[in-house]
Amino acid sequence: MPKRALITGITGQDGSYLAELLLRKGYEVHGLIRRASTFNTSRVDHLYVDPHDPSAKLFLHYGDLSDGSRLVTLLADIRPQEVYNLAAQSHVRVSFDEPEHTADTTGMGTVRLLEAVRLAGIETKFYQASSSEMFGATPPPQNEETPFYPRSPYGAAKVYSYWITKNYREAYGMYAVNGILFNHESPRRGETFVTRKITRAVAAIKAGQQEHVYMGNLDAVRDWGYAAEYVEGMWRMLQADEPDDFVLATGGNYTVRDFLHIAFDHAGLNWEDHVKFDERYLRPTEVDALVGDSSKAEMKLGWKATIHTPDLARLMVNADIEALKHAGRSWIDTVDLDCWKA
Ligand code: NDP
Ligand code: GDR
Repeated sequence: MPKRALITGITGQDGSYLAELLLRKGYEVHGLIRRASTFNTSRVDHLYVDPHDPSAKLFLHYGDLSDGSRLVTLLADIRPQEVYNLAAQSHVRVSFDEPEHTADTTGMGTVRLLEAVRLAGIETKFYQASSSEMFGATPPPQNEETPFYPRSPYGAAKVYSYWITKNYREAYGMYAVNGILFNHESPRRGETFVTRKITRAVAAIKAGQQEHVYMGNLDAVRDWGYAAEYVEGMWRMLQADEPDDFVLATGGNYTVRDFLHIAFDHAGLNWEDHVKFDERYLRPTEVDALVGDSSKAEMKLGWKATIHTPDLARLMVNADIEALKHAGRSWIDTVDLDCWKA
C-alpha cells in the first residue's frame, strides 16, 4: 500500500512542489482546496489525473481551515500517515489589513487541524509550516534557540501555531514538528511577494510593456532560498526517528535593493531607472533582517540549500520572461493591477 499524505494549502507555491515530491516518492496525495468562483488549482493542474483513472494518485477535497468539523470527517476518511499544514493567509502586509481573518486561518486553523487529528483517532505525523517571521525584531543570525518577537498579526499567529504544535507533541505524544522556514521563492511564488513582483516587472519592462514598478522598503534584509529545495526538508522532518523543530535557510543575506539590482542587471536593465517608491507597500512595523542558521537541519537531516539568492533571482527572471512570451495580453492586464495590490 502506498503511503497517504494530506496537504493543506496544496494550491499554493509550497503545496504544489510538495505534491510533486510526494508523488515522485510513490505517495497517494490528498489536497485540501477552497471552493472559489474561479479555478484556483493552476499550480497543481499539471499533476491532476481524472480520479476515475486507476493511475490517479492525487485527490483534491473541498474544505477550509475555518471549518473544524469538515477537517475531522476528512481526516477520518483519508486516514493519512502524514499531514502537512501549509494553508495560511500568508501575506505579512495583508495581515495588517485583515488581522482577525489572519489569526483565524494562520493561527486557529492549526489547532483545528490538530484537534481534528485527535478526534478522528488516527496515527499521523504532523508538519506545521512555521516561519522566520516569528523571530521578527530579534536580530540575526536566527536558529531554533532564538527568541520570538513577531512584528505583524501574521507573525503573531504563526507563533501561536508553533506553540500549539509543540504542545500537542508534548501533551498527546503526537509526532508533530515545526519547520521554521526562511523566505523561499520560485517561479510559482505568489505575484505580490517582493521577489516575484520584481521578476515579473523585469520581464514586462524588458518587453516594453511597462515602465515602472512601485516598491516599499528597499533596506529589508532577507535570506531567500529556492522553494523546490525546501519541500524536501519538510519531508525529511517527518522521516526522522524523533519529532523535532528545524530551521531551513540558506544563510545568505541580501537587501531588497540587492535583489532588484541582480534581477534587473540580469535582463540588461538599470533598476534605478524603473523603481519608484510608494508608501502603501510599507508595513506599520517592519522586520528589518532575517538570516537563518540551518546547521541543525544539515547535521540531523542532511539538508542543505544549494541555490542561493543571486541564482534564484536569475532563475525567476528567466521564467517570467518566458511566461510573458507565451501569455500575451491578458497577463499584462494583471501586471497593471499590481499597483494597488499589497
Ligand atoms: P501561499 O500563499 O502560496 O499558499 C497558501 C495556501 O493556503 C493556498 O493554497 C491557499 O489556498 C491556502 N489557504 C489560505 N487560506 C486557507 C483556508 N482558510 N483554508 C484552507 N486553505 C487556505 O503560501 P506558500 O506556499 O508560500 O507558503 C506555504 C506555508 O508556509 C504558509 O503557511 C506560509 O505562511 C508558510 N511559510 C512560507 C514561507 C515562504 O517563504 N514561502 C516561509 C515560511 C513559512 P488558495 O490557493 O485557495 O488561496
Ligand atoms: P515577507 O515577504 O514579508 O518576508 O514574508 P515579502 O516578499 O512580502 O516582503 C519581503 C520584504 O520586502 C519588502 N518590500 C516589499 N514587499 C512586498 N510584498 N511588496 C513590495 O512592493 C515591497 N517593497 C519592499 C517588505 O517590506 C519586506 O521587508 C514572506 C511570506 O512568504 C511569509 O508567509 C513567510 O512566512 C515569510 O516570507 C518568511
